Amino acid sequence: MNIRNCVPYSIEGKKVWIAGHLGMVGSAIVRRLASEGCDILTAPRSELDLRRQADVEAWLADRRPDAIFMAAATVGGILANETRPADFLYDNIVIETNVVHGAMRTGVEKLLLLGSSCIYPRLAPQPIPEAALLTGPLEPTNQWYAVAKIAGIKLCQAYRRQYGCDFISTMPPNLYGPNDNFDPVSSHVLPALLLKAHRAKVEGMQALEIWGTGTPRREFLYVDDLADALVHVMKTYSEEEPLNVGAGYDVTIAEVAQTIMRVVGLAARLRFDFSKPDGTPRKLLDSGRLQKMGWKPAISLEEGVQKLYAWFLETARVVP
Ligand code: GFB
Repeated sequence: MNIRNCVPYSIEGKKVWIAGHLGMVGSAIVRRLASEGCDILTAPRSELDLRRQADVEAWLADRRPDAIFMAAATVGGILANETRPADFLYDNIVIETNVVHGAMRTGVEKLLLLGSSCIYPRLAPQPIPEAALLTGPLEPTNQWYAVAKIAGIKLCQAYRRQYGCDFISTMPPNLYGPNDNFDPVSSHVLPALLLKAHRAKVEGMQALEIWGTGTPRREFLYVDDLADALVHVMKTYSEEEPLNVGAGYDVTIAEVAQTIMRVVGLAARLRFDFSKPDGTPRKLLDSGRLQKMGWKPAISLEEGVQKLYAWFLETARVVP
């Protein structure tokens, strides 16, 4: 079946729904779309629970978006993934299913779904090409989230094939930025270490605790870079294959801790908590296809951490 809308796809003057607009990714997309001349639609959770299919379909039928950025998800760091497997699997499968199916039913022109680099096999070749999907076993700590996100990719592909919907999916690496979750237990590594480093500085502590061995490598992308890439992809990409959207380089967890300490102004040693999991040893995306489409990131890790710390000091209520 022919895809209704091919590239280039214009969002100017269109009704664009950002599902998950209060989260770190969704709020960055809202910021980025401010200059695009589109009509931004949002639905707070109090108005619309995306896990309720009838409610999602009624909302879509009423608001009739032309395009959707599907950034709504139940997310968390390595420990949250391990301790809440049912939430990560159920919430994400149901949310994706409801939004994708509802978008097809109401004739949405284009939908961009957010996945994650954890969909790839634990021991995938590095950097990881999109073709590595489903070629090996997943990392056990985040298999539940990964399976749900793989289902999201497959939903987009299936609705493309059967109904001709222009639904695409993108795979970002570890993200960080404003409006992230800073809870030291359930958050991802970067906000967790930023909060811990800030507290250690305020309390004059001599050590910063990091989980695991500090040797795993991670690729970090500042969320405003991601939002810029997603708008570019929405306009210029229309293929069945998922698209990697990465920064192009990775660092060890010990290195990101050192960067955070430098930005925060904390002089301390690293103390390793070996009882906590390392997770996958490495997940660096091969973003060569995106680069060929003319996009590259603008914010380095050091700059991004500086921007985030400035935001944290100004905004976060968790500061002791
Ligand atoms: O960001 P993170 O929680 O998740 O942890 P993943 C990355 C690495 O940082 C792991 C180490 O090796 C952690 O052991 N780490 C060190 C810490 N100190 C800390 C700390 O204080 N807090 C946390 N959270 N980690 C996630 C997946 O995997 O990646 C998600 O679980 C998602 O599903 C996301 O895919 C992108 O990078 O291991």
